[in-house]
Amino acid sequence: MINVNDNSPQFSASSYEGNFPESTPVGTTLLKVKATDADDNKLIYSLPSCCNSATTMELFEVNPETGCYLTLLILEFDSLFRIAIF
Ligand SMILES: [Ca+2]
Repeated sequence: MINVNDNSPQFSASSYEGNFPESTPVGTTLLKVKATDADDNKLIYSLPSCCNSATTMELFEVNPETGCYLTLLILEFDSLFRIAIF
């Protein structure tokens, strides 16, 4: 038996920031996060558990395969958000 998962995924940055005008259309890709895994495991991206509030879940969606964060609602004010990687 070979251990094929010796390494945790590493993100390309410790945090990502975005700043978007209020007219940002629904479905816009706000930013893309990127992680790599030395074992070449399949990576699944999700919102961090600290961000799984109803509000956050309404506003953003992350594509589990690509790591792209998308808007689900039109942002109602100029928005700055920051995603920290834990
Ligand atoms: Ca791994």
